[in-house]
Amino acid sequence: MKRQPAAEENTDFEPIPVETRLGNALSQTPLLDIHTHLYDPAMGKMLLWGIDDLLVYHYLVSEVFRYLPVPYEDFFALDKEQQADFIWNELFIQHSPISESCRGVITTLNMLGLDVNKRDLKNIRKWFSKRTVEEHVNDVFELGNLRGVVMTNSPFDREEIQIWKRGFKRDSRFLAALRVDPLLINYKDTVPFLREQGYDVRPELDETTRSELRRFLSEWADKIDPLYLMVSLPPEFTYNVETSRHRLLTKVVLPFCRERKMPFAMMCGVTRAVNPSLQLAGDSMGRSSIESVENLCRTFPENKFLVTVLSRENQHHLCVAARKFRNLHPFGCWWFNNIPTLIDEITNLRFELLGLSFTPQHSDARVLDQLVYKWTHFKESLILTLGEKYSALEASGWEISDKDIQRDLKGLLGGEFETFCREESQNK
Ligand code: FIX
Ligand code: ZN
Repeated sequence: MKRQPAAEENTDFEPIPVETRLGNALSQTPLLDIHTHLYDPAMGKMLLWGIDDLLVYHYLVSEVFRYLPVPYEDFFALDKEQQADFIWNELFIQHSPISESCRGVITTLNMLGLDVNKRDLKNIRKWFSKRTVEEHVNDVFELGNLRGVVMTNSPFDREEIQIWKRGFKRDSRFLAALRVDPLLINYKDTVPFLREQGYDVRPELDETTRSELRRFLSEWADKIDPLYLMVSLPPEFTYNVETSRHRLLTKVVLPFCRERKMPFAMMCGVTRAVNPSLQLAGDSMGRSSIESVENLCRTFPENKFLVTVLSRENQHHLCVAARKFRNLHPFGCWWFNNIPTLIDEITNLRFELLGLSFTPQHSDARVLDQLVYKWTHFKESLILTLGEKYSALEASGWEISDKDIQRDLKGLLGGEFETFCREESQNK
């Protein structure tokens, strides 16, 4: 029998647009959030959640001072609920909440099932007051379709140290990452703290000090079982200078990561406290040296580097660097990049230069509920960016099956990261 032309075969049914298929596949792909500031619920009040924590998020604190003519110290002298009242009134009632962080609160409340149109903060508080942390964690994980989140665990935080030392039954959805900023940013001032914790270290990096610092990292890694070691770095960080940071990096941190086969995560480009009066909201950013990232990747081929950058201007170079070094895994649209305009741009850059070999997003959530909006908004963007790439391929004659979509999403939403963590660096 004569074969009918394909177009006629399909007269009864319209092909499902690739964006729709992508949306369906997304809702069936549980994701791993590779960097947050959330904590295992067993760590008690370290895990922030609920409406007041949502409202006093430092992203919103910076925004409220655009309108609020009160001195910073007067605002910070208020208790959490009073600060939240101010923010609600100024950013949600007196103005339309169109910024990304404001819209995030609305998306979150709406998806949790609250009627945001009532604009009734009292009622919202009442709703949250009836919830338990356990049910809230479960609901948020379900709404965000999350299978796990990576915490940021600091062995320099006294409250956190106590909790780990006491011990607790871990929730397997909350994975650890070992954060060592004080060690690499401010080593000399950290020496007394480390000595107090029982490590025989000195400001000079003599042999005993180096081995004691390795012992410090080892003991913490044994205790918390981190996926990676991490630091945030100022824009002026460069690899090629003879500083104590350089020696710490090359003689302590990188050998430790190699020994444990653990990636070293560098979050590049943060300038802390440009406006100290704003407290946690007072950090800014600058352009980093991707040349230094390249130098590190080349000089330490047996180390694996997870890198995110805060400056938009660094994003293109970071993609090019990742094309040169397979021991470099770019991740996330960090902080000021976590806005739809830049997520679209950065994700497109990465697709076009790296295919699918990176992790496009992490949430950086500080409040449990933020997982809902940060991932929902990111997925809106992913449907557009990846959908466009698939459509372009189909226009070139390459059909994308649902299986292809599922495989690609699995990689983007945690799978590529896990493979990178597992693999021996093959850059040797
Ligand atoms: O250094 C970091 O991990 C940053 O993400 C935070 O310090 C920052 O305050 C933040 O919350 C960004 O989203
Ligand atoms: Zn962070």
